[in-house]
This record gives sequence, C-alpha cells and structure tokens, in this order.
Amino acid sequence: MSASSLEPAFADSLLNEWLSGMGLGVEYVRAEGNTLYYLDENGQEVPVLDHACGFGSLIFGHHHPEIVAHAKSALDTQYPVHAQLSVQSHANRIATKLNEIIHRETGTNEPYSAVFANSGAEAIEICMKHAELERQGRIAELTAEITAHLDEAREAVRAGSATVADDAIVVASGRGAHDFESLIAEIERRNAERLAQPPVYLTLEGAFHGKLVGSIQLTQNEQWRAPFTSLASSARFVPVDQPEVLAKIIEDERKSLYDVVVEAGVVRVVERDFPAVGAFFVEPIRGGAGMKPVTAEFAREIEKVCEALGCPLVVDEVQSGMGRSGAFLASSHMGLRGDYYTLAKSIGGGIAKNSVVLVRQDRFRPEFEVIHSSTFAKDGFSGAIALKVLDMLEADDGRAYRLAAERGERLIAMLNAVRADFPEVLKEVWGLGLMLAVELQDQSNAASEIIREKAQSGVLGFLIAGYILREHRIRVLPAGPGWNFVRFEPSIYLTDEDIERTEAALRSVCTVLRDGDGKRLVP
Ligand code: 5B6
Repeated sequence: MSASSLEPAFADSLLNEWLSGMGLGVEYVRAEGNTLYYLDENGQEVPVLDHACGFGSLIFGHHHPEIVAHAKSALDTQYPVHAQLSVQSHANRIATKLNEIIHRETGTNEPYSAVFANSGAEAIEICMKHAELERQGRIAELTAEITAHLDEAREAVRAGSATVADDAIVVASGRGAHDFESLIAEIERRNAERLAQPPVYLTLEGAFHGKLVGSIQLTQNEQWRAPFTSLASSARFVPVDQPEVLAKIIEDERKSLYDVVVEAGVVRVVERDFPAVGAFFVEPIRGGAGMKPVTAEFAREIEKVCEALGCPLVVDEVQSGMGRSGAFLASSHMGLRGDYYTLAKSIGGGIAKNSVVLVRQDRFRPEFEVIHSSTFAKDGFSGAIALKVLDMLEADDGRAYRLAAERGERLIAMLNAVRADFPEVLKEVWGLGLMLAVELQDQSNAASEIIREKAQSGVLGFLIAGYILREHRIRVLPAGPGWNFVRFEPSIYLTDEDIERTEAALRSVCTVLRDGDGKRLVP
C-alpha cells in the first residue's frame, strides 16, 4: 500500500515523505460512499473505511450516485458554468433555499444576503472585508459628525458666544493646550492616531478559520500563524467558558474618538464610541480544538460582547454546517445567532468547490456585490450541485439531519464504551452529530520511550492514524492541541458494521498504548 508517489520532486515531496513516516503515505485510486480504495502489490483494490471524509466535507459520502448523476446531467444541459457579470439565477435560488432553511431552524424571518466564494478561508476573508466595509461606513459617519461639531464650536468661540470649559483642554491634551485651536489640534491628533489603528478581531482559543493571509490570523495554531502576523490584522483569542474574561475584553476593546459639544455657551470635550473590533468569529464546534461545542450559556456571553462592542458576530459553519451536527446549522443547537454565517465543505457535494457567506440584510452593504468578485465564485456547475445537496438534505422532512444525529449518537456511545474500558488511554469524547473526536490521555510521560518521545514531538496522533490504517484499513486523522485527538467525520451512511469495525480498531490501538507497545505504532 505504500505509495509509488514518493518519487515526484515537484509536488508534495516533503509532505509525502513525512506522511510515509507516519504510515499515511497511501495513494487512493477510487472513492465511493464511506470507502476509499488503494491498490495492493497485485493491483487489487483494498477498501479503507474513511472517517476523515474530506476534512468533513462529505456529508453524503464520496461520489454519491444522485449527486454524480445530477452533475453529469448539469453538464449535459450545457448550462453555463462561467457567465461572470450576467444574471446568474442559480445564486438567488441557493440563497432563497438557505434563507428558508435558516428561518425554519432559527425561528426567525430575518433575511440574509448571500455572497459566494470557492473555499472556507475565502468565505472567512469575505466576512473580514464586509465587516471592514461596515466599520468604515460607521467611522465615516462618526468622523463627519465630529468634524461638524468642531466647526460649530469654532464658529461659536470666534463669535464670542462660547468659551472653552476649563477642564476641556486638560482632558483632551493631557499636557495642557492653551487655546481653542490647540485643543482642536490635539483632538484631531488623537483621533487620527485611533483611526490609523487596524481593526482587532475576536475569536475563540483553539480556533480554526482558514489559512489565507487574513484568515490565518484568526487560526490559533502558532506554527501556522506566527510567520505571517505582519501581513494582516491580528486576533485576540478568547478563552472559552470564562465570562469574566469577556467582561475584561469588553473593557479593553471599548475605544473612543474625541468630540466636542457646546452647551450653555461652554465647549466641552466628550468621547464617542469607536468601532475598534472588526468582528467576533465563532465556530459553534471548534474543530481545531478537538470538536468542542460552544455551550448555550457561553453563546449568550458571546452575543453580549458583540452587542457591547457593536461588532458583527460571524458564525463559522464551514465545517459544522450543512447538517453535520444533526441540524443544518450547528449553532442552532446552542441558539447562537449570527449576523454573518459561513458555509462551505459539504455544499460542494464532494465533487465541487463552493462556499457562501450570508449577511443579515440589515447589515448588508449592497455595494459589496460590485466591489468584491472572484472569477470562479458562483459558477453554474457548483451552483447546480449546491441546489441538489440542499434538496437532498431537506428531503423526507430532513431525514439526513436525523441520520447525522442518530449515527452520531451511535458513534458517541461506542467511543464512550471504549473510553470506559481504557480510561488510562482515552480521556474524553467530544462533539455533536458526525463531528466527533476522542481525546487521548497525555502520553508525554509514558513509560514506553517511543510513545513518550512521539507524544512529546506532537506526532503520536498521526502514528495512531497510521497504525489504524495499516492494521485495520480505517482512515482517521488526528485533531486538536498537540494532535492529541482522533477525529471522526464520516458521512451519514455510516453503518453499524462500520461502527463495530471502528470499535475493534480503537480497542486495538488502546491496547497498544496501554501496554506501552510503542514499536507497533511505527511503520
Ligand atoms: O476550505 P478551507 O480549508 O479554506 O476552509 C477553511 C476553514 C475550515 C474550517 O473548518 C473552518 C471552521 N473555517 C474555515 C477548514 N477546515 C480545515 C481543516 N483542516 C484541518 C483539520 C480540520 O479539522 C479542518 C487540518 N488538519 C491537519 C492539517 C491541516 C489541516
């Protein structure tokens, strides 16, 4: 099963070598349902049960026959794949369907406008751009008002109908301005300083929001993010379930601009709220943190922060959305309401690349439709697939959501049963629906030298995945801090037999770890 693909020197040579070292250097030649196939040395297909499922992008599995048939017929009709800058009605049909589903699920009827993109990270960066457009609009209104107030005050002082409050100058300058003009200059200097600051973004500890120039700053993993901090605004990573920290964040991030008012012939300096925070990005289930759902209580606290700071709440459903959690939006489990939502992954039906941002219409800036574009976004092929996927999710009164919830519960029950038998190896089971992970006990002090060393260097999770693949023909991938979680994101077609096989594999790797049999993990 080892890949002949270790030869190429022009793509993935380092990555492939590293994957081989973990026992994951396998080339798959075919995929169907929950199964990937590689060829053995005799050219025979070897099936592998896939729990990675395109990093959670295959709610209906690989090459679902209905989706494939729909794709073929969409191509046969010669519906334009590319007709940029023309009326593309499929975009509105998708957006209408998304509005219907979200209204039903959230019990609201607030309309959302849709902006299409090609990937999750691109959707996140659209949110960053749109939030900045909103913020700049508010700043422009604020600064126009302040300029008008300064002009009015200047007129009043010149006309002798107003004087400057004794304390106004001290408040504004801090170092004592001696006349009205130096007061104004000081206010303008301080305001300009504030206006030159880039926005700050809030996101949760352990967040994953993508890896492009802007979105990587919202992804906490230090190794991925740190080399690129100079390229974009940075984020403040908010600890989860600590409301007192949120209160501190509100205090820290509440910024102001200086303004003046003329009251009873006196010019006073006042502070006006300034929108310093671009947006708060929240994954309802934090994939990068090990599939940890936000609690309903913490969701309320997050909403309060956005209200206090006047910033949009972006609910990132790139991975958790499209039914994976057992509901269309994972955020509906905790009643977390987004001003913006992002969707991607399964909207592509496993064969197209697509993503969409939904912005609540009372915040939407229509000019965004003109100033933002992407050649491949909103293409007719991905659009046809998205409509089909939405129909499939909604069919039979939402059977797909029920299956995700029910299969997820079975999987969780199995994971908990194994954990109960191996408490020294498995610490906790996390997640909702079919977005699950099992957390390993820290092995960095394990008696076995191999296990200890691999845990310390952060590759134990990958070696475990390699072992499960080699010995059980099951594909899992690690997740979470230190790659110390094994994640499960299969399609809704996971069978009881698949769960039994997965249980046997998990029990065998737990036995290896419990017995300190580290050599068996190394390929
Ligand atoms: O489409 P794109 O990858 O740009 O989407 C970015 C994104 C993701 C996401 O989950 C959320 C919530 N927001 C934006 C994409 N998720 C990718 C992902 N990658 C890994 C693991 C995951 O669970 C999810 C990953 N794991 C190991 C190595 C590299 C990546």
